[in-house]
Amino acid sequence: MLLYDADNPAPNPRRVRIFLAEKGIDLPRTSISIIEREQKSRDYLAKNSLGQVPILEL
Ligand SMILES: N[C@@H](CCC(=O)N[C@@H](CS)C(=O)NCC(=O)O)C(=O)O
Repeated sequence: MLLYDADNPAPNPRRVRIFLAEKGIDLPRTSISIIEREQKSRDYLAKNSLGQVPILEL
């Protein structure tokens, strides 16, 4: 599993980080830069056509 995360202040990835911390779950993560629009790159859109974070790749 790989969590595609984004730094603060993005609230939706933060909500997932809070949930994982509360459950004591440690996942491998990679950070997507919303400011640099990495969520709209071709590679990322192939994973999530909505072009948003977070996503969990299984
Ligand atoms: N329904 C999605 C919404 C995800 C979402 O809106 N993510 C925002 C960051 S908090 C995002 O990717 N914004 C960048 C964009 O839409 O280009 C969820 O709850 O995970």
